[in-house]
Amino acid sequence: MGPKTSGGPKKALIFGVTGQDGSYLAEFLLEKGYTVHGVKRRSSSFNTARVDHLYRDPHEGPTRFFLHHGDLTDATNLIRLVQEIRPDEIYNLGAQSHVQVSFEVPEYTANADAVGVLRLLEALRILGMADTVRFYQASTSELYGRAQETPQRETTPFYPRSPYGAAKLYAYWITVNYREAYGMHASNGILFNHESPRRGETFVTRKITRAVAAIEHGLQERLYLGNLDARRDWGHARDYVEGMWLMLQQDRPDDYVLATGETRSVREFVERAFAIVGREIAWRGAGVDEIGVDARTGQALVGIDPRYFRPTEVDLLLGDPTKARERLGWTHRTGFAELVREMVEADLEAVRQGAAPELEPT
Ligand code: NDP
Ligand code: GDR
Repeated sequence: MGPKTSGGPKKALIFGVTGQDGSYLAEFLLEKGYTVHGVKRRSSSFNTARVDHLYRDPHEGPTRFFLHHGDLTDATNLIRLVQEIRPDEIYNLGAQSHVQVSFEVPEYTANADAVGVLRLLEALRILGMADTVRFYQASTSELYGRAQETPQRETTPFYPRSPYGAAKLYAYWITVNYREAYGMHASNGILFNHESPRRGETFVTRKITRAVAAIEHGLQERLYLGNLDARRDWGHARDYVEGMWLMLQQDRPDDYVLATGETRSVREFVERAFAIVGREIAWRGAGVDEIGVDARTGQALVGIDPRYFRPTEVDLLLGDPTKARERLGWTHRTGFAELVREMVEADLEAVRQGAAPELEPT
């Protein structure tokens, strides 16, 4: 699917290429024969660890992977990048993506996650590229928030529960609007949670799997969490990036839910992750005094820290991926047990290799 009929391989431009999904998507598109341009932010320390394996110094030979400095909060930068690269497909995965952090930096979250999408769409219009570029917007199951029906599908009404969710709501609708107003090939992927060994360390799944590895190696005593009873539909990021690409290969743009169709609690994730290292968790107490102990030794391994509770929580997410299955032929491949195993094993290996076990307090 890579090569175009006229003039060389397809060109993709990825915002958020240094993140979890961006790195899997870049790998996927390079494999398909694309030339991939990724946007990274200026940072005082290295922030390209997830894509370093894809990068080749142009002085050393030909490459199809290029990195550019940029930021969704800088309109002039976006216009120049799109003008210079002239991509066939744009994947907007850039965002302040942490729900709890969005309560602390709500204005920045709105600037990057909501207005950033508008800036990008306007750049395409200003450059006269609205009808030539295909555009993917990273929408989210957080739009459903206090879910109005279960399972959630494309037609389920939205009810966001965080500054992040509210910013993504604007992003969703401005994408729909530019599709309808200017005939753009712009699609929203409404993706339910997807994880991997590359997941950011402060999202709950990775926080758990890193802690299991650190505890197992005697580097940490206890894991502190917030709401253990929140339920999520957890898939693998590697499977989900293929769905993003499939959306842009359709003749007509549209919006699609990508999900596994199964929901699990944070508590179940904890139990499954400790089971990989042969520990069974028994729960004692209730509320903020609840603890998870090793059923064999009695050692307290999991505690509650109220700091991790959110001002407004999303209690239950369960996606219905029927439309994606029927129209895109997409389905998830990695099940819950396999996902947890892959993440725990990767973190055990990282600790063996000497990775620092410290956990951010988020
Ligand atoms: P990550 O947090 O791992 O990656 C986010 C990326 O966006 C990083 O590359 C980050 O750069 C970049 N970024 C942040 N702010 C800006 C900005 N102002 N300008 C340009 N780039 C910016 O997220 P994921 O890979 O997990 O998610 C990708 C996208 O999908 C996000 O938009 C997220 O909101 C959305 N999403 C994620 C889901 C999930 O379960 N993973 C589910 C549904 C939607 P840096 O590395 O410098 O921080
Ligand atoms: P989420 O992911 O908010 O669903 O957003 P996260 O892993 O942060 O939280 C999932 C659930 O776990 C509960 N929880 C904790 N969460 C964190 N981070 N840390 C804790 O200690 C903890 N304890 C319990 C949370 O309350 C929540 O209910 C992710 C992001 O990738 C978004 O960008 C994306 O849009 C959505 O998934 C779909």
